[in-house]
Amino acid sequence: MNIYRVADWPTKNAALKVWVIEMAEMCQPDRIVWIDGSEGEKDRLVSEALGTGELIELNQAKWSGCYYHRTAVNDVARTEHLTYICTESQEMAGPNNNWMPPQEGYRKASDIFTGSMRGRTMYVVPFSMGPVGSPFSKTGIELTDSIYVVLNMRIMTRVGAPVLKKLGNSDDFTRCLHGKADLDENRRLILHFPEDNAIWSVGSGYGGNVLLGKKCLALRIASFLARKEGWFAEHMLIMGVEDPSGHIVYVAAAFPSACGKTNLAMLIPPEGLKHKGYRIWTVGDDIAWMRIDSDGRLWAVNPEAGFFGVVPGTNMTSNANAMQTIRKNTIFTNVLLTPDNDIWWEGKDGDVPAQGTNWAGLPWTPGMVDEKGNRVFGAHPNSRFTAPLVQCPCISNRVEHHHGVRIDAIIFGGRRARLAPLVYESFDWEHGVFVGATMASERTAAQFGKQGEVRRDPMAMLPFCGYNLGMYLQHWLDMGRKMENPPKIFHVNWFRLDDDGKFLWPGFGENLRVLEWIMDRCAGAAAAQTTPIGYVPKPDTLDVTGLCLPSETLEKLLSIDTHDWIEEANDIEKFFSSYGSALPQEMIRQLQALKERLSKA
Ligand code: GTP
Ligand code: SPV
Ligand code: MN
Repeated sequence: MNIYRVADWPTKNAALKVWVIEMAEMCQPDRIVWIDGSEGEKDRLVSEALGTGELIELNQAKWSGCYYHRTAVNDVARTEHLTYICTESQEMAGPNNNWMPPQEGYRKASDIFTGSMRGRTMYVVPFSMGPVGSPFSKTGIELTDSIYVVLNMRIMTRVGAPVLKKLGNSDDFTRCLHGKADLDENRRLILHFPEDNAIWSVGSGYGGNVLLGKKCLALRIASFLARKEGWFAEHMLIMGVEDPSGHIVYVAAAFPSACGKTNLAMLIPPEGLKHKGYRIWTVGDDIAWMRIDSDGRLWAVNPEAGFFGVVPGTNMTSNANAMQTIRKNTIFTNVLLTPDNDIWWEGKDGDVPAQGTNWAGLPWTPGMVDEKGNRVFGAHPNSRFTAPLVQCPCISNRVEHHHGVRIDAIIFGGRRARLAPLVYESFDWEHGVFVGATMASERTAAQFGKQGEVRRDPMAMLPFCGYNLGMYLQHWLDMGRKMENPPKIFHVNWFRLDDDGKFLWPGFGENLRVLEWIMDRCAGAAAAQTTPIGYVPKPDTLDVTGLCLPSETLEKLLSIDTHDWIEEANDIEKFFSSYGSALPQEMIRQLQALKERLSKA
């Protein structure tokens, strides 16, 4: 271990040193570098990555401090089929997770890790999810042989010296090991060991698989800990809506991946509502950690320090705040690169470049099709930007606040071409948990899979819940009972289609009109009609000033088709049955109650 100069390491933490040495003995890197989070360190890392081609410098006049990275073509999205929860019992992992016994997981992954860092550097990245020192926060240490991962972690989390200082001699940290190995899909595993507070990820270089603070720690491991410790780790944006009097209501919203969290979190009030003077404050766009505070209410922090957002479709109309956020100090992954080191993506403002090198590293020209006649994308549909939270023009001044923000409403939502109305409110907490548990997103003709096919995605956590979803729903019910004043729970659907397959609702900034109704409901103001599925706005309680939305369209958006809902209830029953005895009885009761209300409608 002398070659690793252990005596020079910036910590006295024995548990930490022993673990780093153990992992280094397995992976056998040539050297070990501890990340301190300084600016000088960033410059050194960037210049090294430019030298190896891991990063490409973008045109600095246009994109100051921005860099480009391409992942391997077989490595452009989270790989759910290679993602495992390794708990002692399979029952604990539940039918929602792939499962492997911990011993098997460690053995399979160590076969791939062994010697995989020869000739490489192992970086030690101390990071905090949540503000350093906040009662919400958790410390992780990620070991990785990828500079790209280090640079991303420096944006997405709080890293370096302050984290090590806060950790002190404690062994309460998540042990995160990542190695690229040979980036071979057949030797790729994303393993979680919740009972050991550990994550091993090998053979990938893509975001959600390798930025281990994000989905792996802040959702899968954290959800497991949250159940034990009595809090929530959720796939939710957090935003504040400020009314003209200066009062801010904070809401948390769970939508499945690529269903509009980043867009809603950065919403810009539409023309028609400008006169009301609302302002939006972004707290987070992907993950919320929530605790019951001494006031008996639910409080939330965003454990992340950056955005890892979908690039395609981002423009000045759809999300001007995101466009501002990504103008500098941003890493772009898998978009189109032009010969003058500019970048482009589908749905970007301005002219389409005449040529470029696309996400797959191949020459690209506009309108290109492959042998099968399919369109060749410039940017991969899941290409991403990594940018610091603080660069968002509407970032909340409470992102660094140790107690976070008080949540008054929780919103669930999915992509549903039919069925779900624009918005409805649950009758109470238990019913709200049922609404979240039965959430679903429908595939459209534009996506692979059967059109109209529904995938149930409870609370948008199906790929992220680190244990049995049945037990997770019980945890939601238990938490509700502990709160004196639990948030109200709503469901939204921006994606209802008309008979020609066009969106009935304009969406994006106009979604503020729905948030306004939600806020009014929280204040006990707006009127609603009681339906079998919950409270739905009376059409005249939604402010549609300046929208030119025909009243029949609004009626359609708010309509409940009893026949369709009876079918839905039957489908929910099938889904519930796959969870067996782990499913709380309360969910069955809620389903029966829904069926009864529908039969009387
Ligand atoms: P992850 O980062 O994968 O968790 O995704 P996300 O939930 O943050 O999704 P994002 O905000 O990046 O939006 C994904 C897609 O939804 C984009 O293509 C948007 O154009 C589209 N979208 C967002 N909001 C709306 C809306 O209100 N209406 C419609 N029709 N589309 C929307
Ligand atoms: C998601 O897929 O929900 C994301 C991107 O936010 S990733 O970090 O890759 O999981
Ligand atoms: Mn996400």
